[in-house]
Amino acid sequence: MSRLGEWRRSHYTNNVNENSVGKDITIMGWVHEIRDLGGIIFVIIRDREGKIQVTVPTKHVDPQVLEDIKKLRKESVVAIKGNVQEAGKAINGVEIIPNVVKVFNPASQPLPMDPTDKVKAEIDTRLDSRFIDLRRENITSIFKIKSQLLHSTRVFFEENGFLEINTPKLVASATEGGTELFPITYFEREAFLGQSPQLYKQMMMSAGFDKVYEIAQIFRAEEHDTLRHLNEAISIDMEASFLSDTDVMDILEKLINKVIYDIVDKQQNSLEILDSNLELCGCPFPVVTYDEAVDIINSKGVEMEWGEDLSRAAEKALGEVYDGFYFLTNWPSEIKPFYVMANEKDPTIAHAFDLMYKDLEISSGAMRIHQHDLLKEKIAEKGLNPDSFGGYLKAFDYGMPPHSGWGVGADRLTMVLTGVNNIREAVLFPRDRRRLTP
Ligand code: AMO
Repeated sequence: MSRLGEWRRSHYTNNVNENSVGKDITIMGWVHEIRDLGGIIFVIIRDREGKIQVTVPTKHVDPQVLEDIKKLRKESVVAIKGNVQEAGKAINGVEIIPNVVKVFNPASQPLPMDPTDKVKAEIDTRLDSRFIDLRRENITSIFKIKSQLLHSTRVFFEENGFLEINTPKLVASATEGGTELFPITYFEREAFLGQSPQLYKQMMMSAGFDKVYEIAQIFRAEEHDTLRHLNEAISIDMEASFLSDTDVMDILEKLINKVIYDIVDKQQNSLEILDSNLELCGCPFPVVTYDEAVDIINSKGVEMEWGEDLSRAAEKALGEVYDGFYFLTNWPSEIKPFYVMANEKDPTIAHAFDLMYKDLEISSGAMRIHQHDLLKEKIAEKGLNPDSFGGYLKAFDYGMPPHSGWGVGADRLTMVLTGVNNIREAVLFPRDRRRLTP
């Protein structure tokens, strides 16, 4: 027996349709709208899956029901038991004539923001009352798509023989460059929030796990305030032994295509609500070398020297030419992290790639150095202290296979899949330079 007594939901609102006509059902949700026309009162109830009309002919219902209905306030949480009737003009062509109304939790008035979308609010106001903002169907849709992305990713990795791992987020050293770390106090020592599972996923190759993946938070002390950076993001990371950079690029391309296929297949309703025209192409992603990219960028009037990282203007110039996903390969070794393997013939070029979508970087990956002494040398060359990488370096001295991997920004990929242009829209409770609450 539930602690809610006889109250048990029989249907989500979207499951009430012509097949339910004549049935007694129980729905639970939020009071979305109340329209009192005197002889008849319409109450729209909303749940995660949609809305339904409750119709109260004031002269023909139980006086207790009428009294309860009259006391309802917008956004209160209620349960309604009633009989389903046909109603041509209502949502799904049906309405509920209530027999019993229960208020679980009345909402105070006025509301901090309008959840019906009639009054438009700025993103900061919305994020301040995010729990209400998230009640809106277009906002919920973003997270249904993100949930599908994460689910499909797990299914993909499981089907392809990967083991899911969990690595520490309280760490002793930087991996992606020293300036973007959040220092924390770890008892009497200095520690940091993890920027990437990079070192740990590589150590799992030495552990013989062969193919691993992790979906977890990464922390970046990025100073800049942009539409595509957050200080806490979700990274989908993978690492695999005995594979090269081109092999893991294939895996990444297959994953992205599966995710899009599943979203188009299973989240059509959310895509429609978001007015997104996400389509499965299923085609190979173009591969553009860094050299070619530099030429394209310069030809677009954006100055860029060989060896520089892409500026925002450079990304935009490339995004004008490539209208979807594409790989950027053959990066200069100089601007890639210490763990990236250089080309044997020309060490100025790295076996590293990015996956881009138009002007947005979605993923970085590479073949890694698996030789202990070379790795130690590269750590020192980047101005880092090899001694603080002791535990990591040790794993390279006792049997480390060649290996490759990548990390995908899940929030950025969600932007692409949903068509939102601010990364904050793709995160429940975003953390940026100015925001630490709610
Ligand atoms: P990188 O630093 O490029 O690579 O990060 C991988 C991907 O994570 C996303 N990302 C971010 N998203 C939002 N806000 C941020 N501040 C942010 N920083 C990164 C991006 C990016 O492409 N260890 C390597 C991966 C690897 O080689 O396996 C790494 O972390 O989408």
